[in-house]
Amino acid sequence: MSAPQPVLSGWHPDPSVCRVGDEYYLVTSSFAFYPGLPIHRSRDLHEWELVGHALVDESWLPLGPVDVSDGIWAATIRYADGVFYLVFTVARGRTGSGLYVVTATDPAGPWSPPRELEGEGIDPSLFFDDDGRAYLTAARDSTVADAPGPGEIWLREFDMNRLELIGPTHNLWYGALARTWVEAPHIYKKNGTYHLICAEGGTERNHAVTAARATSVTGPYTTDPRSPLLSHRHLGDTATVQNVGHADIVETPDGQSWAVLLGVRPIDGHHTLGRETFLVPVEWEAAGPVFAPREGRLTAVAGATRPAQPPRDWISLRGPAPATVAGSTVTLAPRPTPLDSLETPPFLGVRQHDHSVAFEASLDIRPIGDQDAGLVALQGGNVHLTVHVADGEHGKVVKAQHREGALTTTLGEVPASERVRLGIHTSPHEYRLVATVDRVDHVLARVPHDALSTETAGGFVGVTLGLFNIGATDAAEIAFYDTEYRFAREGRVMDDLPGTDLRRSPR
Ligand code: 6LW
Repeated sequence: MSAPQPVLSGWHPDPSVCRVGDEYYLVTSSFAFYPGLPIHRSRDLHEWELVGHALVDESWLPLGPVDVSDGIWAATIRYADGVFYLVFTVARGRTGSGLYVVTATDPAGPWSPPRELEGEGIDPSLFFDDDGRAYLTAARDSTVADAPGPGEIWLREFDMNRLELIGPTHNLWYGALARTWVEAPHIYKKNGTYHLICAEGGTERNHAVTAARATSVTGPYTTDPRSPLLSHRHLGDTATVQNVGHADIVETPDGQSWAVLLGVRPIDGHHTLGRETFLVPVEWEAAGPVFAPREGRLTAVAGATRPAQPPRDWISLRGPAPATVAGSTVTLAPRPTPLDSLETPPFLGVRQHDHSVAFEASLDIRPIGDQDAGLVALQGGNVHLTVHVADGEHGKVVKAQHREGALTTTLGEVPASERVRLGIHTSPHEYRLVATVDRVDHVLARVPHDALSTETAGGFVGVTLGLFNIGATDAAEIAFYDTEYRFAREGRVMDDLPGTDLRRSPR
């Protein structure tokens, strides 16, 4: 049997989905990347099209100096009476530092500016009951002595008109598994019973879907003894998809149920693409939802079998990059801000969405002064590979470098010619940093894939392939020509990306 494939490949974790008519809308986490909260639309749950971002221009929330894996976490998308609601957390130092809500009548935007909600923790979710009342749930550190677990799911009523939490806080549940943190709550009502679905075990190998149920929305909730309802924790190191959890259930117009959830595709124990969005069938029984009925795990039949779609959005860090995109030419103004800074570096990238892709661009050496300009495979701010033009002992050179923590290692170097073509070529086990100089191809470095894995680097994102131009503010703008992002053996796809002026600053 072939391996399950993600429906949204490349880092797209913490998926949440809702249906309006015969269209589904899905949101995933964006962390410190701009624009924030990508929204995808689908008619069949398999093929997703990017329709916009919730946090862009005026609605962008200035994040300040956050780590790449902090920022905007785990939104939930819901719809009621003509309005789409998104609730999400801003994380700092890997913990929630504010819950927010935004609304829109069109999920493509514009979305309202974020409004802060009075509550703590992460992974907020909304539940609209059939009596017209709405509730917000989220996960926080346990607030009661001798709690059965370190995490606590709480609930408060949500005033949909004033976009405020009202009334008392109810502590709902501490999880089904011993001493693990419970998170990612979503409530569904079936035949008068409230089912609370959560994630436990952490977002790594022990990730799992667990559940509790109640006859009143405010509880008391009792653990669904079938928990965990879904996990790949028991499948061993050779399972092609691991870390599955953080599920959200949606019903099709003809009454079938599916869940979107996150999973990773490790190669020899290391995954580089981040946590991706998968699909799994769900059947409701009297006890609650059955995930992957009769299989008990993600399968190719249950997941999408279509080829992964290349990314459709350019992203930058913590705000708009000083960049313009016109077809396959990307122009980046210089900034003295390095890639590991907690500000907005002169960087524009796309998520790596497949193990075997090629990212390439050409640049002229002439305008390059005292600056570093080139390509980067960025895992975290201080874990990345670059192939870029820099000063050498006897003029400009193309350099391949590996940055890990405080250490920068030069892996290869070749004198530059007037125009160079730089490339990052990936395969399941390797990142190759390549350059074409005077029509001669050079492989400057071959780096094992685990150098850029989440297992090595930590954090919550996968690799983003991008362009950068780091130099004093009066250094030259650099044009990256014929920028291409493609499957390793296919034609160019970069022209498909929309021409964007990312220089517009948020107000
Ligand atoms: C997300 C939470 C999680 O909010 O990671 O470990 C956070 N689990 O559910 C960021 O993706």
